[in-house]
Amino acid sequence: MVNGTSTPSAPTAFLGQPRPVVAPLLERAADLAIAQVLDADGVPNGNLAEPDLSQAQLRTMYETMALVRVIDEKGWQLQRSGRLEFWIPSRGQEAAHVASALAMDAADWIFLADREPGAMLLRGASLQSLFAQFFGRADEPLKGRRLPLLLGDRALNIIPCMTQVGAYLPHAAGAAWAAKLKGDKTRFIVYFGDGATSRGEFHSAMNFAGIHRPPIVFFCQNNGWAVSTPTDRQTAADSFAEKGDAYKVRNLRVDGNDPLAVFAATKEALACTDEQGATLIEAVTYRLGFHTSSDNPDLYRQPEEVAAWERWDPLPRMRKYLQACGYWDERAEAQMQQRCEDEVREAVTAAEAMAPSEPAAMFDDVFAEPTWQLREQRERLLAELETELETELETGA
Ligand SMILES: Cc1ncc(C[n+]2csc(CCOP(=O)(O)OP(=O)(O)O)c2C)c(N)n1
Repeated sequence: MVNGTSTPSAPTAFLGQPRPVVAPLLERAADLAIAQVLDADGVPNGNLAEPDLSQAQLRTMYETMALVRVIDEKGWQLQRSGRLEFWIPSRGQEAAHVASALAMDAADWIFLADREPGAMLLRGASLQSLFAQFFGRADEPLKGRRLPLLLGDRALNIIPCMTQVGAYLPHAAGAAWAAKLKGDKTRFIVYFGDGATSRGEFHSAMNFAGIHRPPIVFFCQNNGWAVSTPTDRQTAADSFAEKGDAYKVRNLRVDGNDPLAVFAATKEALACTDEQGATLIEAVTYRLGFHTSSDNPDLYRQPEEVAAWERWDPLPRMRKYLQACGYWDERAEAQMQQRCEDEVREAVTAAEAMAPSEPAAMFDDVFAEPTWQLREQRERLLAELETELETELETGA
């Protein structure tokens, strides 16, 4: 097993009837109106024009995607060796979130889901601060109070997600509407998965967006599965994008493993926020890894399906494109890999050495002024912890 991906092996205890293997939709991108710049080998295929990006921007795009992969591999190892309590893999989804976040301005607001560490990096979060969040350290922007990968930092205009699938979509639409009412030029993006489109909050947010036209990009990462629920059990519609039609929300499908197509689609969606308000983007991608470290996809999907998607892995695709442009070579690749691994190792060491979160911090920031109930609960918790500590000291337990 590599970083939460299954290696083809003898079938394990499959739960129920194995589902038929679905070929990657990206193989039929033109027929399915999935906007695409690059073919599987990173060669422009004429479907969508290459966006106007400098060599430096293209390299940033690729290097951020590569760093996200190294972070993911390290996080997985840390979880499997008992040093991290939980992990949510992002393997395979690097292009979707890195390229779309790169299309935003620093002043724009981002509502994250839980597979987008690259968005934090692009906004300037240090690796140490990311690992401090993963380890739940006291001295990180959110005081170590939630699951690893539910990232955020108000100072970077990044809002962490709620673990209830899709629950934050109306908040994102409302925040964008508030910005519009105030006359701000800020735009918004909200990430979510295909599973969230079955929640009422998705439909409330879409309906609201169709009427009030807030400046927001609804960015659905359709990664094929919502834990063990495949696309054909999630919707009878031909696509997730077309759900926007019912609400008169502009919508499109893009190859989510093609960073150039994702960048172009997001830029365009942002450019029309003034006139058209929201756009729903369905980024067609694939979760190559486990749903989380508590999952075992061998119980519900077949290794052949994963292997077919490996061919559309966004990293080699982008690397081949950069090489063909003359912007990258094997030496640059080896140096970058080494740099990423060194930086991640140092960040892990530094973050692990930081103080753990304070249990009473869970009561902070709930209200501007804590209610009497919260104050009382906080005091009770502190008293209980004190008693526990005294007992431990007395009994030497
Ligand atoms: C309201 C709610 N129901 C169920 C869950 C359990 N759960 C956590 S993630 C998940 C699937 C989410 O799938 P999707 O939205 O496609 O995003 P992905 O995890 O694939 O990125 C579920 C069902 C939850 N967190 N919230």
